[in-house]
Amino acid sequence: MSHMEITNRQLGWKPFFQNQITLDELDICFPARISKIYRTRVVIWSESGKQDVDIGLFSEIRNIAVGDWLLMPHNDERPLRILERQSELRRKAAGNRVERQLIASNVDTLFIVTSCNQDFNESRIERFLVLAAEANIRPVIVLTKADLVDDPEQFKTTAKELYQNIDIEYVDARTPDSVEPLKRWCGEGETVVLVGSSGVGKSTLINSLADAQQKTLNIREDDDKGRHATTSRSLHLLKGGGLFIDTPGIRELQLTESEKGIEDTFDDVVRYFGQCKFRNCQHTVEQGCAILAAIDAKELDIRRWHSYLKLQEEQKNINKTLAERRDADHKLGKFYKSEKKLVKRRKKR
Ligand SMILES: Nc1nc2c(ncn2[C@@H]2O[C@H](COP(=O)(O)OP(=O)(O)OP(=O)(O)O)[C@@H](O)[C@H]2O)c(=O)[nH]1
Ligand SMILES: [Mg+2]
Repeated sequence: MSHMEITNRQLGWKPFFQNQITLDELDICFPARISKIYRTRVVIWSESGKQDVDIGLFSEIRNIAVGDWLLMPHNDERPLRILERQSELRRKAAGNRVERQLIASNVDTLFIVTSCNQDFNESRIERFLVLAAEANIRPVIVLTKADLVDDPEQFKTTAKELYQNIDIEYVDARTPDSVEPLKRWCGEGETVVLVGSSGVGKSTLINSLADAQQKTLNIREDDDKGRHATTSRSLHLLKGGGLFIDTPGIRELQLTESEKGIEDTFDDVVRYFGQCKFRNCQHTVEQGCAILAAIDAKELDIRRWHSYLKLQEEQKNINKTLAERRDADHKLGKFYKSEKKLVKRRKKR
């Protein structure tokens, strides 16, 4: 265990968590935040510093995420329990599986990082916005590599037109001065997650913010350069306040159940629903369709409409797969039950 002065508050401790523990528990336990997860080992931070513990026998081991608060007994490496989360960022696991994957927990702000030059992509940003809305986390769009384009202000203007009411900043992620405006979201105990494609500058940003605020713990990973530089999620603490969760690049974010996130992110689309002439309007060729009229009148961007439809379609497929899975599990459960009965009956004979 290394010794340094850290307070729970700096680690993101809030009344929401405090209210979950009893005085008796406080006698035998202390709260600790997960900073990094290996197979069965986790790095945790608490007021006593940084600690590497083996939680292999912890029953909820498959359900933990970077950013989680654990209740740790003073005399045991096995956590008592995970504290209820204030927020959860979830995505669909890669490939054809429908499993959900926890990206991080107890997050205040999501930095959606995209570079001004090659990476800027509207529908990719929209997916991240849905992710944030679903989790009730404040999104901030960070445009990196502003130094590589002639007119970074123009990128900001374009982004502003697309996403009103969302904070947007452009930076040269390599220089502490340039990332200064981002400090608004990095106050003491505030947790920020950075997401975006590989190579856009997420780790670089964290390093610059750390330099700007004097780094305390080991901020610099030895693998912070090149393609897919970052290979796992990890929490970083800056002395001047602020916690950052760095994530490996995501090429295309696949959402899990996100109906609410989609409705919130596409309020410019959903506001037309219920205004069509026919209640069962399919918004394709019908007369008196409010959506088509809005598109014609250039009140609604057709790209937004298509983007909305695409995400809705994905949701339908995910829900269908999940329902089928539950159905199959149910049938399998019934099968096992009847098999057990059969075996018992046979034994009785
Ligand atoms: N010119 C310029 N280069 C940048 C900027 N931000 C990052 N870079 C460079 O881009 C490369 C990739 O940056 P990283 O910070 O490793 O990117 P990342 O998003 O963490 O990538 P992954 O870890 O693979 O997801 C590095 O060589 C950085 O120096 C920027 O604002 N301007
Ligand atoms: Mg990185």
